Amino acid sequence: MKVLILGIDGYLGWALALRLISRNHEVIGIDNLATRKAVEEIGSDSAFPLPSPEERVKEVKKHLGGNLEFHVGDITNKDFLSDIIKRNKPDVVVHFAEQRSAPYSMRDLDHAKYTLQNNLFGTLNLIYSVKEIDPAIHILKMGTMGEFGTPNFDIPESPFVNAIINGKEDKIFTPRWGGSIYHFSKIFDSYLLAYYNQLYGLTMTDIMQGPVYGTKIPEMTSESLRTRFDFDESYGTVVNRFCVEAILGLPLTPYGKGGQTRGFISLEDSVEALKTLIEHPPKQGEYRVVNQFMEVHSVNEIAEMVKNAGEQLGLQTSIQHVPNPRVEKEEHYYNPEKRILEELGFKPKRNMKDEVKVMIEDLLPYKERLERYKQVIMPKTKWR
Ligand code: NAD
Ligand code: USQ
Repeated sequence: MKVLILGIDGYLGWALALRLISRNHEVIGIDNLATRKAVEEIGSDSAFPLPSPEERVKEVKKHLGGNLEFHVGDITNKDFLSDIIKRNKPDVVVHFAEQRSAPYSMRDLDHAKYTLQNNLFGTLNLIYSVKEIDPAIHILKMGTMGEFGTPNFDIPESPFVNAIINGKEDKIFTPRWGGSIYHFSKIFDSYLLAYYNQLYGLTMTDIMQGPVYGTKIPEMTSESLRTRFDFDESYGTVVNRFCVEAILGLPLTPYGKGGQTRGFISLEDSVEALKTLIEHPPKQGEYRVVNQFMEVHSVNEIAEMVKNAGEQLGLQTSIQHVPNPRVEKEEHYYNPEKRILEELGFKPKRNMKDEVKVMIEDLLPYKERLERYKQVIMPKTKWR
């Protein structure tokens, strides 16, 4: 298949590109390098050094033998995006190209505006480009499990639910509530997708994915093929951060009570699940919602897992709760449905308990590099 990846320079985009190339799919990528710049603005960097886009393309050819097209540009420029879609006529466009950090979106008004503008205009440009060029192209859009928040009901894996409101039954969009402006941008994205699906019959998969953890996938056979790995207070996600904290001899940092519970997925399982969804598109004209996570854990459980893994590797690891910079429930019910990936034959290969040990081992040789960025670990961005 021919796959266009928006956000190819990112943590997931790069890993997916390598997986698809190794499966002989044709891959074209777009990225404006916004995450590189934002992480630099925070004073941090990827744990693994990142080659330039040109070097990345060369390294793919050298190690995996595949031809990769990497276009540096911004998908909020509609003409630029349309032109690449028109020239390449992909079967599927995978859309990762968004500002993806919740804390970054909560820094101040400018960062909130940028997040909304970047994420919503990018999605809208993609919808219109596909509608104008070829409405049969499958849009595989990365949303987030956090679109649903932490409700007291079991989160269904479907776009609509039946609800009784004031005694009358109707079909409503599955209720959503964000925990940051970033999460709200994803909610608004989902409304755009569902609305334009109804208007134009476009074919879409809207993936509700939980936080991803992991340092690499088997295709990353050389340092030059590694994907970015963030650990700072904004772009680092909780499992990845805890592994780096363990290496730096810093206490692991559950925010508040640490009872915050999410559905997690490893990098390997995430790219494999994405590959499955690409190879098994929905019916033409369908808007499909897929919940993509494998294990449900609280932050406290993760801290214990990382602490144990660190100790097995001879690291002195402690846990120290820090005041929660976010506004979120610290103890709550959490039970999302997950059915569709399993029905498509997907089986997870990793589990968090074993994977965090692999991650620490993998990051240990980079300890000196990580030491340089110690000051970006403690949370600074406050929601209030
Ligand atoms: P990332 O920041 O590493 O990758 C996103 C890429 O998109 C970056 O390389 C960035 O430069 C690019 N980008 C952003 N705006 C762009 C624009 N306007 N034009 C072109 N390129 C642009 O993030 P990631 O972790 O790879 O996440 C990918 C997607 O998956 C995001 O949409 C994110 O919201 C979602 N997601 C991530 C996680 C996770 O834990 N990492 C979990 C659930 C969902
Ligand atoms: N947390 C801690 N300590 C830390 C870091 C985080 O306790 O050092 C807590 C947070 O307070 C939160 C939970 O861990 O309750 C998850 O935080 P996170 O930073 O790992 O994840 P989040 O901000 O939700 O965002 C990440 C990605 C985002 C993706 C989302 C999936 O950055 O792109 O959409 O995970 S989900 O959470 O399901 O919405």
